[in-house]
Amino acid sequence: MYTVYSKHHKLHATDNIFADGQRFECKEVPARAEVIASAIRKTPLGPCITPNDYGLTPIRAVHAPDYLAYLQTAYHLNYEQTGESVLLLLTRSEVTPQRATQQPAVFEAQREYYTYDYEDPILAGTWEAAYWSAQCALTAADLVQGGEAIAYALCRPPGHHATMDQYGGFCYLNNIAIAARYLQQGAERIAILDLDYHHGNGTQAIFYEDPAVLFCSLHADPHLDYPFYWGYASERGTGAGMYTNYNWPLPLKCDDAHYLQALDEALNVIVNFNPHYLLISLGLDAVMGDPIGKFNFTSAGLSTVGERIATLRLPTVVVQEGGYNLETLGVNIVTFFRALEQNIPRSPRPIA
Ligand code: Q9C
Ligand code: ZN
Repeated sequence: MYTVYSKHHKLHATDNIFADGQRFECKEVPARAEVIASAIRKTPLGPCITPNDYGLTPIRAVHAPDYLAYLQTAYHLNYEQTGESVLLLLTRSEVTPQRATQQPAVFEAQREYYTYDYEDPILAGTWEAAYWSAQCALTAADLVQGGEAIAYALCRPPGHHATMDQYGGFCYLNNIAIAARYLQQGAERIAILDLDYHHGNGTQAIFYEDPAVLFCSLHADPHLDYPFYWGYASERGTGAGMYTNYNWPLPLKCDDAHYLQALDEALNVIVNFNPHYLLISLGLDAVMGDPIGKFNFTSAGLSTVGERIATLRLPTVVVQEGGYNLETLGVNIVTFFRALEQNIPRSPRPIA
């Protein structure tokens, strides 16, 4: 397997943020990608490569032009107006719970228009980091399209909470959605399995009307944890995409048996969909001991997840999402890929 990593992620320098003269602690830090990359490099899991540059076209296939323009300019506009070296909304009252129908011309109002969340910093290097994170996902997709069985995009910042035109949950560009749209050019059906502790609301929204992309997500019950407003089992898709969206909300302290039961149901749905490619949003915050996630799902359980996904024998793109325990990220990522990489022959299916 190939791992795709770009050092550009460090430009999203979230480990030393001062806003309003106070230190702002963010758990989505550069060290996350560094400990994962170092664990991969120490293990014979195949080469670690840098991404190709596919430009903005495949990103524009997912995100609205005005949103992309905003992400590229927001830091500078904010700096001009406030002199602050971070754009950060810090209270819920600053964000609109319902998407506003009007697009305001004034920058101060746009700050709230383009996010549904708070606590997500936009720094001087956020756009560049997000851009290269998306290029990592595209490169991994390209490798699998070219016949690789497995490719891993070590994306940072993560992507699955970003919608067509709003950021949130540490996510700015939806890396897995960008990879899926790219692969759709040569494949009729694509399945996305989201294993992050949090519901992948951005990915769900992007493909909600698309019958060709199946979205399955296992996550903490949104009644009890972020992102709160999305991820319920009743969300099944809409229009032509009706019944191609599946959510498995799980209880806090969810154990291996419960998690694996939900996984088996999701894998069954995926097999019936008969996709050409499988894309996985891998969030290690689902594993016990995470400072944000609250499951009792173990590393042994994660290994079983890898084994069971391997039995599908599908060409697979794995995209890094969350996971915040710097002590265990490395060993858990290696555990997952060792299980996924078992000697199961795979080949891309003919385009049907
Ligand atoms: N003060 C991903 O895992 N809320 N995003 C955290 C901690 C936001 C997680 C609350 C969680 C977003 C990709
Ligand atoms: Zn998460």
